Amino acid sequence: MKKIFSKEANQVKYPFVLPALPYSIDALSPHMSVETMEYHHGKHHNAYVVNLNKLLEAEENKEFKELDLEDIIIKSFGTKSSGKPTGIFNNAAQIWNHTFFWHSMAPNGGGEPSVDLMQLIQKSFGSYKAFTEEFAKAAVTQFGSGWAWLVYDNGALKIIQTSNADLPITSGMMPLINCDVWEHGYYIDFRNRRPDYVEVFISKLINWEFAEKNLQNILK
Ligand code: MN3
Repeated sequence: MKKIFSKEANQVKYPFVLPALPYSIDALSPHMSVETMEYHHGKHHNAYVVNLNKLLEAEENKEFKELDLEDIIIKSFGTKSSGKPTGIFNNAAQIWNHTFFWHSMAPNGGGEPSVDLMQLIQKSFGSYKAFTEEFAKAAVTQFGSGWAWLVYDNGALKIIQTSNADLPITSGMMPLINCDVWEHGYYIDFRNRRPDYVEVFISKLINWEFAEKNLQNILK
């Protein structure tokens, strides 16, 4: 499987460390407050790092200890469906998801993608507006905790939802952008108003340069 994200994510091998945000902690304010970033990055994301390291210290999990993050995710995904403990998958995937999420946003984000990506969006969804509506719908209707994704799959872009820690790379789809719709991601700034959070994500935060870079890597 092609790895598109290992380097930026500082996701080399055990012991994992919390990757720094790709901008200052107040850079997304007022759309995403410093308090949200302190909790979401400093506590939630960090907890996944601490938990994964703890799990990898156990003798019974030594088969995972030498792997990089994406290989841990792929290997542990197999044990997930067999009903074995899912802690390694959940924590490893959530580290990956969150690092990808920080890069999926930028100060002065939003706006429209460049010509090439715009053409692919128009080809895949009909129009940019249709893309924003479909993405918002996926993010808002994901029941409970999870993620909305813009992915590249078989020559076209698609929008998908995943539950909890699940992510598209285990199905061979390549993500361009994700949006965290776990309640911890928006409750401080938006309370229960997930649709408002998603609207701000799309119009003010989405990092099209990151999406374009991911697409270039995928098509290489
Ligand atoms: Mn989160």
